[in-house]
Amino acid sequence: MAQRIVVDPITRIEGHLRIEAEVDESNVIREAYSSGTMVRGVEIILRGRDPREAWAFAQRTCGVCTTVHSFASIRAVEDALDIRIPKNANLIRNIMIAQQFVHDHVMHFYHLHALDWVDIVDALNADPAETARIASSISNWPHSSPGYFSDVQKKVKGIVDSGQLSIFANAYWGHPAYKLPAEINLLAVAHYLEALDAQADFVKVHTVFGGKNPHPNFVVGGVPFPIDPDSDMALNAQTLSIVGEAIDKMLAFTYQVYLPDLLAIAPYYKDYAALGEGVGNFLSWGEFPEDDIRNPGSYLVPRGAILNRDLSTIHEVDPADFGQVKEFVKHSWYKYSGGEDVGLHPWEGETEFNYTGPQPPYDFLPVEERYSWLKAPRWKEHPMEVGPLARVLMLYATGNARTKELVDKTLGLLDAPVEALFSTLGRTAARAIESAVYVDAMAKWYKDLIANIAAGDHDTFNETRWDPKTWPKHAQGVGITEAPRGALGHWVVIDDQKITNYQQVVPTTWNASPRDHKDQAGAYEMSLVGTPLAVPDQPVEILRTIHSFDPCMACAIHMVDANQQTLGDTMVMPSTIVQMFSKSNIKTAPVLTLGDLKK
Ligand code: NFE
Ligand code: MG
Repeated sequence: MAQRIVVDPITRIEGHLRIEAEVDESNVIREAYSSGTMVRGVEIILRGRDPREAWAFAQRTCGVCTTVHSFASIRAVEDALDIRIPKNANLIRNIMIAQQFVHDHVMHFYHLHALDWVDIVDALNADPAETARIASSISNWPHSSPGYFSDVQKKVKGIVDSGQLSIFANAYWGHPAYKLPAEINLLAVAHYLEALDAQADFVKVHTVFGGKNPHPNFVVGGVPFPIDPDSDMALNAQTLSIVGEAIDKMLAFTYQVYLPDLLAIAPYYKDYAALGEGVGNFLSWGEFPEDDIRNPGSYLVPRGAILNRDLSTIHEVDPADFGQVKEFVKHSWYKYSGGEDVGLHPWEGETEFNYTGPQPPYDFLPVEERYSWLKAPRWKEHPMEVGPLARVLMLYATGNARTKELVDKTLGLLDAPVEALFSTLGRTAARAIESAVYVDAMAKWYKDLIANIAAGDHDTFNETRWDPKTWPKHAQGVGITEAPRGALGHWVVIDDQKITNYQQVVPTTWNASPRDHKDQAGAYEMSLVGTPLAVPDQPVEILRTIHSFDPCMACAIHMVDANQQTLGDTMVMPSTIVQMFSKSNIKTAPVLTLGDLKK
């Protein structure tokens, strides 16, 4: 009997995501639906504001990718007002953006995604001496003695014996889909814990360049601090060396822990090299300009689109072209003045809520109608996947040497063809592979920065357009970046020195999008089709593939409901609730609403 499985909320992500999957008699997913279930209002908050302060509001879209919306925002305003930034500022921005990638990917791999593959409880069955032997055979990382892993095991035992699994609660421990030997489970748990500390080291890059993290400081026109080797109040040799040490730690962790762990775990999950493909189309805005954002040809990560898996043709993309990026709302809880079948380019985008869904608790979303707070962005009307896999494909297709080396090594280990990249495993591997490319680049930009400062260039800020009197009466700009989860763009329209429209088209909006005006599914929705579930009421397979995209719903919906009144009943569910429904026998798990939380 066909049935529909609902996973709501998907945990170990940022924000509120609901997946509904139609499963056939053989427990294979035939259709899937992705819904963003909470709405917030940054695009609306920004209207009427000074464009120079937009970054500080846009940044609050999300606390995970804590820099990316600021970069998109200041670049949009710089594009609108035709501002170029100094060389030092470009290098510092590149280092900060790359830091965000590596930090975010390490956190995702160990703290958000690993537990889909690693059975924490089974680590108790491991022989620490054998774990030590495996660890030393794959890496020079120093924490690799039997005593070290034995201590980690004791720590895990303490947690399990306490009966309170805390951060390790609510997973399907013991599920037959977990395939790792106990020794590798123990290795991964040890690195889960080490990765917590590593983040504290990595983040120093942002605390030096941005004053703090999350949410560092920014400025339109450059970076918000002077360089002066003789001053304690400026970026100087001492503060720069903190950045250098952090980059060294990121290099070591990426090459000695993250990549070896990926390669140690992946061979046990080869079936996921043939599962979880999305739409087969990939989009990258590109990132890391050599000198000037206006010159996409100089980017480390190329700008472009790949259609139908065809790596031989990189299509040119232009975020300023009204015919390319459009957002559709036929299946989304928004209203467009021109009707539900039109798509709007972000410069003419509209943000008007139109909730037509059921009041919870309910069984299923009306997926034939509107069912998500996410719009459906499309490139030339194609659904696109964005993110690590899109970027790695772009780097691979254009011959980036480090990418080719690591992709070929991974495929060789799995004895898999290049098509295996279009998969859950490919997406997860891409995140580690691109991290290696970016830490290498960070080390180079750091050297370039020091050399440039040493040569006497201390310039960090272009003030020519700071005075609004120098601005045109009307201006519009687009700021692009690559965020950890994929292509990110902010489009700003400025009239009489104030923002009159602001639209964010965000990585997770692309990937988690609902169906569009042509009923084409988004990447999450497509990626689940064809996946068999071993135990349908413990759908770890759904989590694996959805987590491989690293969802961030706060970014995707990018709004906060200021009054929480009309939306008070739309689904805030603080614990994992997996509801399994058969159409004839509907069980409904208890659902907490915002109203309950306020009591
Ligand atoms: Ni909230 Fe975000 C990233 C952005 S994802 S994490 O990466 O932009 O949609
Ligand atoms: Mg938007």
